[in-house]
Amino acid sequence: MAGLPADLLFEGARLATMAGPGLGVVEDGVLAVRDGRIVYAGTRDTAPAFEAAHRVPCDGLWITPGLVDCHTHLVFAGDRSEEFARRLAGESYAEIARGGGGIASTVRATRAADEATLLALGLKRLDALLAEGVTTIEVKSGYGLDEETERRQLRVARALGAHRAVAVRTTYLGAHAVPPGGDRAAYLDLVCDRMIPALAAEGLADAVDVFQEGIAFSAQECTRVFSAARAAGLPVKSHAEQLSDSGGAALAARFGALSADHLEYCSAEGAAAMAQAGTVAVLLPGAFLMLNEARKPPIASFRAAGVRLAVATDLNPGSSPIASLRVSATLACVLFGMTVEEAWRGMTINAAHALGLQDRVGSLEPGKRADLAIWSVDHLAQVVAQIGPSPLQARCHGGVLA
Ligand code: DI6
Ligand code: FE
Repeated sequence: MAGLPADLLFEGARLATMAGPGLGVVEDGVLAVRDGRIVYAGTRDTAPAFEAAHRVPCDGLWITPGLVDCHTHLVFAGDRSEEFARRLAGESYAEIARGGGGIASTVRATRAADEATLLALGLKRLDALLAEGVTTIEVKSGYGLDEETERRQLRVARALGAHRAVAVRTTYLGAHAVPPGGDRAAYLDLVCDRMIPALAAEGLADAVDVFQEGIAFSAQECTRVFSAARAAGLPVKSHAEQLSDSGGAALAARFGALSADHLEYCSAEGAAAMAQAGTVAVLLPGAFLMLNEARKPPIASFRAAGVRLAVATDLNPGSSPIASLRVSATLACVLFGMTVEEAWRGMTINAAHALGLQDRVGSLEPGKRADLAIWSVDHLAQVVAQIGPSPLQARCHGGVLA
């Protein structure tokens, strides 16, 4: 009897499906792909017979869901390494920002860069992520802070997905900073009344983000941005409680945010509100490391409240110039006390939740896109326990193996 048709059949692999709680480990697993989707992922014993166009003997290699980097700012121009040196000499991140450096510095460089330049810069950073098994990324705008440059950043972000085998979600972060020399109230009008409805209509943004912080936007201002996003039918996210507790997590939760990110200063009430709303806690240990912060996100409160934990790079030129999701996971374990299992779920299924993509990616389950990372390791802990050469053997996006 002929078997079920498959385009690709991985045999003799060890799977970490991330389906259900834990890693969902399957020893001696089989994974079948047809038309870009997973049609079977499970034990060999229980697998139906497949008639496969290509069989891939895995000989004990590990297959995990392709990694999801759910928080990046990777489309930008310019370099801020000199700020790194200034911080080492004693200036704080907030002082540098108030003095016209920080985000404003990247805004100047990004405005001056044309689309081709931004694309080339973005591809270089993206390639570093792909080399470690990433198959989905989120990219935020927020380094233009004017209509033209914000759109250019979002168009370039979309274009990344046409140039590489990766899925891209775009997020409009107009409320990142008040543009240099700009008027605060007029800028918020532009963001809320013009940009958000227009970007939603143009399909250029999949979500809206804010930077709620003393050096950025207040709770009241973020409320207005969130209201405009919801009115335009876009889900929201928040850079919340990174440098102080301004109630950003609870506010984001009130708007049903997909995620609240950073959260070093998040209160127990904030964690409870996130749990209730299903808002994912996205931890960004790269920013914590590079800013040499002391206050850690309240992981124990998140666990106790049942908040999903994700990990992302926050890849940006200032606070987190780190183009490695794997190193970010390592840091989340060492600096924040996440377990290896939490780090893995945080780079896969929970990161998918943070983008609202949990029905499409993030786990090895029938019906999901065949986004896979194939690892030459003995144990999955090796992927996060070592900083250095990537143990990735191959990557598969939408059923295309590379
Ligand atoms: N993400 C951000 O958008 C800000 N901090 C963070 O973690 C600012 C990034 C920057 O310094 O450019
Ligand atoms: Fe960020």
